[in-house]
Amino acid sequence: MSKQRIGVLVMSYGTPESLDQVEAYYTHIRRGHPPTPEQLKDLTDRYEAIVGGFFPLRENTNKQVQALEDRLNADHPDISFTCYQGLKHAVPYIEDGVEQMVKDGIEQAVGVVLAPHYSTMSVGGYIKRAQDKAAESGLQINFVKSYHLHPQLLEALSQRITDTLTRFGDTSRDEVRIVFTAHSLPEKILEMKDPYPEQLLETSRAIAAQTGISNWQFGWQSAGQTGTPWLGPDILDVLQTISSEKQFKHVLVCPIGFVSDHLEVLYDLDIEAQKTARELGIHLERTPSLNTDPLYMGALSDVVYAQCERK
Ligand code: FEC
Repeated sequence: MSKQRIGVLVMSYGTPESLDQVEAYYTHIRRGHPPTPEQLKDLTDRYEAIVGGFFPLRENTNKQVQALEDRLNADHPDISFTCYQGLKHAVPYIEDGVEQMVKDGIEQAVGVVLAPHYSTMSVGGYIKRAQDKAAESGLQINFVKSYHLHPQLLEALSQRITDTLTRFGDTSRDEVRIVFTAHSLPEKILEMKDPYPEQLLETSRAIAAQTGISNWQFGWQSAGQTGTPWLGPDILDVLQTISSEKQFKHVLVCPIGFVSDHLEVLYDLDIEAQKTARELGIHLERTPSLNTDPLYMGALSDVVYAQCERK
């Protein structure tokens, strides 16, 4: 008897492939509105600052998608899983991934986003695009909405906190302020009772409990400049407050809202937040990104499989 076939649409943000694609990418993020020359220069400069215009998200997403496919097939030898990439702002777009599954004769599929926390504006947006395309093509697809408390995800993040704390040498744990961060979103999501802020706090509390840390807080990062308020406090303001009011000189940032090395981590934290920290005399460290950590792949494999079992 032939094995059951499942297609897995693995969705991620997407990144340009070269500096001359930055404008088209940015225009897509801005829903078809091209950036001003100043905005384009600002973004291009940030990509240039991360090792000379390198786009690590592309390779990292390729590796994560392959690692997940390998993991799913190893965990469930009775099923044949094929992973397809679907990117939000670059090719192959989410719709391309769905189309490819249909072309390959996939009849049953699961969609998952490489971001653990659900917001209508982020994961909800990915799911809507995939669902619309799947409905058009007659493909049956279930979605993983969030996995922010999966034990293997919490274990992977907790291990990173424990390991990175050693970089503070003899400084006692109580003197290191832990700041969990995630991508900010426009404040209007609060009126929509969006689960995103609470899910992020749930992940933070669970990691704090697991690692036995009490000296922590949550901060937002990477807010857009749209002229409307975004969720705060921003990490740069958090560093100011930590330094002036709390008098901490050691900070460990753990970007729980991201799973890969990319611009928002390598620029916004490693360059911009590091600069502010240096000016304030703060020793700042960051936990390494999950990338293809087997614990993270295990968590993804689990939540994808749970959506297959539902049927
Ligand atoms: O490395 C790279 O090339 C891409 C890194 C990258 C990731 C990422 C993740 C998230 N974003 C989220 C929300 C928004 C909203 C806007 C927005 C704008 C940008 C811009 C760049 C960018 N984002 Fe992003 N985001 C990344 C990069 N993001 C570049 C445009 C310039 C700028 O503001 O810096 C505002 C536009 C809009 O209204 O749509 C909102 C969220 C995530 C985390 C979840 C996910 O991965 O999807 C939420 C990685």
